[in-house]
Amino acid sequence: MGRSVCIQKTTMAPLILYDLDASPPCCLVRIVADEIGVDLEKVPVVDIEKEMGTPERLQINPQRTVPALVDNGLNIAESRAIVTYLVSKYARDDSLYPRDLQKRVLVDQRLYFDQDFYNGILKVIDPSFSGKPLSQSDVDKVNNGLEILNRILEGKQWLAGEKITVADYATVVSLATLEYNPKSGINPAKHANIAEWISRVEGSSAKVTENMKIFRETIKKYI
Ligand SMILES: N[C@@H](CCC(=O)N[C@@H](CS)C(=O)NCC(=O)O)C(=O)O
Repeated sequence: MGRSVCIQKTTMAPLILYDLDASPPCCLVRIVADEIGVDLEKVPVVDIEKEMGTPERLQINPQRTVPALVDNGLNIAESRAIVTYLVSKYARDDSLYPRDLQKRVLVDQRLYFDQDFYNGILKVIDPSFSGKPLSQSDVDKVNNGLEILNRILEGKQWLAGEKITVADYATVVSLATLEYNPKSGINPAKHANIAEWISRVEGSSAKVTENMKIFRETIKKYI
């Protein structure tokens, strides 16, 4: 006698992203999700303080920042943590964030560098929003970061290892963030290695190109 088999269709809960179009860390999450073919249900946020400050959303992200991702009850803040999670869980292969520890740590190293670098970039673009004067020492720190980045890229195609990784996307988005303050005078493209690498990363796929184009257009609308 044959056993009857019950085939149940499992429906996956949608991945929800609290998203702001003008936000660099949100842009990083959009790039990686598109690249690995993960559909995100985007909840657009306009007023971060108000919309992410409700008791319900503070439960999701006590930091009250965007991006914030909800995956089937798992709440994740911090764009770099979100993208490494998405690749580890959903990507077809691990090339954007390798499982091999010796390869992975090189990507992590660049991601931590980028977070620091990005914080410095935020100080340089702040005058565009606050109206405060630009600090020369903040400009110097970003220029120093660019020199480091240029050195890292000497003779290399990508920031970590032999393939493009999430660290390349993160750092390219950080550099595009400088465009929020055209008056800073900082020009990453004056460093040859950086200029070539930006074109390489942004041209690496049609989706990355499109995401960066939309992000730049959004920045222009804000300034
Ligand atoms: N390190 C965080 C930074 C997140 C962040 O500061 N996002 C900004 C928008 S770009 C934000 O939510 N700011 C609101 C606030 O700090 O009050 C990440 O990478 O996700």
